[in-house]
Amino acid sequence: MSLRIPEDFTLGAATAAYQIEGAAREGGRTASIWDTFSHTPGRTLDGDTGDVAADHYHRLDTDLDLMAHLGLDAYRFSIAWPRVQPGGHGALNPAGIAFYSRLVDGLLARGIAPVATLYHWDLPQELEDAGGWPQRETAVRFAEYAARTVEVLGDRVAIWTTLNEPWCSAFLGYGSGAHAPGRADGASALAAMHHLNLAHGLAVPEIRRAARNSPQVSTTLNFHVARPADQDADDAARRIDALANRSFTGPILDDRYPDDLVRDTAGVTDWAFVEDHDLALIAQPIDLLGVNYYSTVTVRDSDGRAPRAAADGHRAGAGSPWPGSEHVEFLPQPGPLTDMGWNIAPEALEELLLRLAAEHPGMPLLVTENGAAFRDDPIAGHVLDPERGDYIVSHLAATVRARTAGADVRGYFAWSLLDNFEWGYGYSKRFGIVRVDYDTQERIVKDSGRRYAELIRSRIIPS
Ligand code: IFM
Repeated sequence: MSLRIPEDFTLGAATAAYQIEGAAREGGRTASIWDTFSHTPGRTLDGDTGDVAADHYHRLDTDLDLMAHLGLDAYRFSIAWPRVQPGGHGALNPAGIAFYSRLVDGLLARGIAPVATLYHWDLPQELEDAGGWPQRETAVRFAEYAARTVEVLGDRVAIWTTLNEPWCSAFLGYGSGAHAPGRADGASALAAMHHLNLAHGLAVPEIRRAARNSPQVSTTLNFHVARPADQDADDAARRIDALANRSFTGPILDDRYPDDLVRDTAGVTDWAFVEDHDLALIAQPIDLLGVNYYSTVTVRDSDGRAPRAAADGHRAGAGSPWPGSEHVEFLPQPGPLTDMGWNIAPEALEELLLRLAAEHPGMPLLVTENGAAFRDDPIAGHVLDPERGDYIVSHLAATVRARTAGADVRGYFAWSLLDNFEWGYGYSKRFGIVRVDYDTQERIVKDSGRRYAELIRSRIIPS
């Protein structure tokens, strides 16, 4: 049976600044932790950096026209903190603001709603040098950056998102060290987690105060759907759910850190970083919860077996992204798998959305990222990528089914509009519905992009 996509359901595509913009040293932009990290030998595959990326900074009009060609209802982008506020404090950089202002105006002129994320991992290097996310002051700096940015762009942006996937910032950045800044210390990762939550909580009222068009305010989490490998593995799944998901939904939506999370991590930290009133500051009302979903994980207690490197779906680093639960083993997933090695399980997205709807009644949801990396090559100017197209169609269908079953899901954003810098994997993984030739910067709409455009046009998902 074909599925009808409701008229008021937003269909968009997403990107992030460091992954596409390039122009790393132009227009007054200073270094972020990802510049430093990617320029450190051995940190990214083949030493790839975001210096040029998809050169979006110089190809803004072309890319805006592509979005219009695809018929996107909305475009989710991130603002590079070191581009608009070099160094992470003080006055804004007019050239940086001019770029995002041009982007927002270009979207509106094409009838595309701007959805802006304030932090997609590019912390100004100066703030890392001062201690980074394990330091409380970084949260204060973020709220100031948010306030100043919304003061200038806050008459035109439809949805503001504070943070993208703070789990990655905290636990890959400071726990495993696979992401910038590349530190590997469980206690620092947990302190970073709390200060990211605090940064969100401090920024939300600033955004509401500074905005002049009553935007929706949100945050975006990358939910881990953790399955127990067998009947003895419930505790392993609970631990991963606590560290990956409830460490953020707990304080943001329920005003508290889960007791089991505090218990599981008691050997790593004493939680002294949580000060009086922090939980009240964090639990600000939000209008939307962003949900990023790609795949599932299957876990059990390792019982002393050697842990499998990066079978949790993330690149291995020197440390563990699971402080206090390092003994949890991630089993290889049965196929089909994407080029990231991630399993394809659209039914888990439907289940996740229904679970979130049940656990947080009244909280509107938005699928802010979903997509797949596959190898693809142009043949006579065409890119045939049936796996990516099927992935997007099946996950969009799962999202619409969840909505029909009662979850208040407001939209779906494909990751990603363009092939881009996939963090530690550099340019080796292609997620785009538009191919980027990194030698010429030519863009080719892939077959998946054409299929997505047709879904947007017809609002029918064929059976
Ligand atoms: O490319 C990333 C993005 O930056 C954050 N979410 C997951 C994507 C694919 O790994």
